[in-house]
Formats: sequence, C-alpha cells, structure tokens
Amino acid sequence: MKKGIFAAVAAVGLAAIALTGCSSASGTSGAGGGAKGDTIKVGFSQEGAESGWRTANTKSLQEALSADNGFKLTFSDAQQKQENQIAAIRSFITQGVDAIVFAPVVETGWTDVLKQAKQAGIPVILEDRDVDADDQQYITSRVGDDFEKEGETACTWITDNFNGKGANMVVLEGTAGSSAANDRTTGCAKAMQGSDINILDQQDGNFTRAQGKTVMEGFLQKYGEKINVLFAQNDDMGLGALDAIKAAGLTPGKDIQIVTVDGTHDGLTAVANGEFNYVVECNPLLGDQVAKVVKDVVAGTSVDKLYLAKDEAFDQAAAKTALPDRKY
Ligand code: GZL
Repeated sequence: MKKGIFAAVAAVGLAAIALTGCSSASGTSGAGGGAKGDTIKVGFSQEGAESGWRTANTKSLQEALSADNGFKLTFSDAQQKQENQIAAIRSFITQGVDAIVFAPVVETGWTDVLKQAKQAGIPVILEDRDVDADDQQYITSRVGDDFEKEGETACTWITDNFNGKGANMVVLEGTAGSSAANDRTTGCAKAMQGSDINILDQQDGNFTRAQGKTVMEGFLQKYGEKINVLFAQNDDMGLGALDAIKAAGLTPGKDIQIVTVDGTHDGLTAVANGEFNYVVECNPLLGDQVAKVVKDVVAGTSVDKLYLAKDEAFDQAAAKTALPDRKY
C-alpha cells in the first residue's frame, strides 16, 4: 500500500469526532508492560474470514503486529459471530493485554464489554468496521475506510449510466447491522436521490460468495430479465452472483451490469474481463497504520479518532492497468 495514503480525521466533519476530538491516550495499559521498548501485547479480534477482502485484511494486520515489529499478538477469528468477539475481548482483558484491536462484525451490542476494557485501563482501537455512536466514547481510535463514500461512488456510476432509462436495480447487501453495509446503503441512497432507477429488491448476502449466489438466484427467479443492474456491496457477493446470472442464461456485464465494492484481485479481474462494470476500492491493507496507532497509544502519545484510507475506483481500463501490481 502506498505510504501516506491515510487521512487523519481529528476534528473535521463527523459530529462524533467533533464532540470527542483527538483522544489523548492515558498512557496506561493493561497489566502488561507497554513501557517504551517493551514488547506490546495486543489482542486482535477479527470478525471472520468470509471474503477475499477479509483474508487480505487479516494478513495485513498479522504482518504489522508481528514479533519483529515489537508485538506479541493474540489473534481470534470470530467466524462472523458477535458472541465470539465478545468472548475473545473478555479473554484479552483477563490476559491483561496492552491494547485491544477489533473489527466489529456489527455496530451495536458492545457497550458492556467495552466498559470492561475501559475499567481495566486497556485501550481499544477499531480496525475496518465501526461501532455505533453511543459506544464511540469507549474507542481510542479507528483505522478504516469511508464506507458511505464507497456506496455513493458506486451508485453515482449507476445513476450516470442508467438514469432516465426506467432501469431496474437489485442490491446484494453486506452483513445486516454491519457499519460497512449500513453506510454503503446510506451512500448509495444519496447518489440515487432524484433518479428514476427502480430498486426492485435488496437483501443481505452476508458478504459471502455462497450467499451472494443464493440471493441472486432468488432475484432472478422473481424478476428475471427485468433486472438491468446489480449493486453488490462487496466483490465476493458479486462473484457469487455471476454463477447465478450465467446459470440463468444471461450475460453478466451486459444483460445485467454489475457494480461492486472492495477491489480485490478477483473483483478487478472480473472488471477486466467485462463481467463486472465498475469496482470501488475499499483498501484492506490497514495493518501498518493500526500498528502505529497502537504504539503511539501505549507510549501515551496523542492519536486521532479516525484514520481513513484513500480508496480508488476502477472501470475496465483502470482494472487492466492496476492488476499486474495488485497487492491483494
Ligand atoms: C469493509 C469490510 C467488508 C468488505 C467485505 O471494510 O468490513 O467486510 O467490504 C468484508 O468484503 O467481508
């Protein structure tokens, strides 16, 4: 990932950030050391392993939070279950880690366990997804992507190409209750305001290929060739939908145009070969920024509330150019 492609957002825009501004770490950490030069003990609760994006994100975090970089990492994969993440965070608190990093599978339901971390003096840094506004008070910082902007960019392409044609659209939404799905839906709605594009249906495909295919099969049974465009909130659901579209005897990228979010290698390959029409990036390579925030927090250095990675977007020409050097 190119250096310096993170924008630190300390006081701009979002009310939640304006209210809390920069968070100056207390410098205290759990029972562990965390003093300058000591190995930093980090508990990382990853929400799952559901998509190509997630695989790349986990790899990035594990490479950055490595022993060579001064960390002792305890990793937990929650298999997309909130109860598993809560159990893992509780375990990190009991272990007395110096910092907790987690990618919350959904936005709500974290208050009790986040309060426990705060009472234990253990800073919590979010990576990737977000928690709801009420629980942001327990979060020291978040490193992630601007999901609302991604949704707006994706659906602006759709309105640019389909507005005024009486087009019909279906949506494969990401995991219900996740900030990635919620915000992409919000962003898309902003872009679609005033357009005549008809959203026939939108259903949760849980960010996986298998569920993307199953939900798309249902859409095709119900609406068939009425569908002109599919917005899939991640590449993997879009890739699953390709199988359903082809099985229905239709040509993806032509009979049904497809826009997705993530920008994984498989997603960009689908754009390059004409099966997808447009992909908006959601950069998963967050590890280096997360590691820097953890080190600063443990050292008692002030950090920003939010670090947003910059995302690009790819049509067929851009995808063909980007593919050879793609890191994920
Ligand atoms: C977005 C991330 C989403 C991806 C999906 O930052 O939370 O979860 O878009 C992944 O591929 O499953």
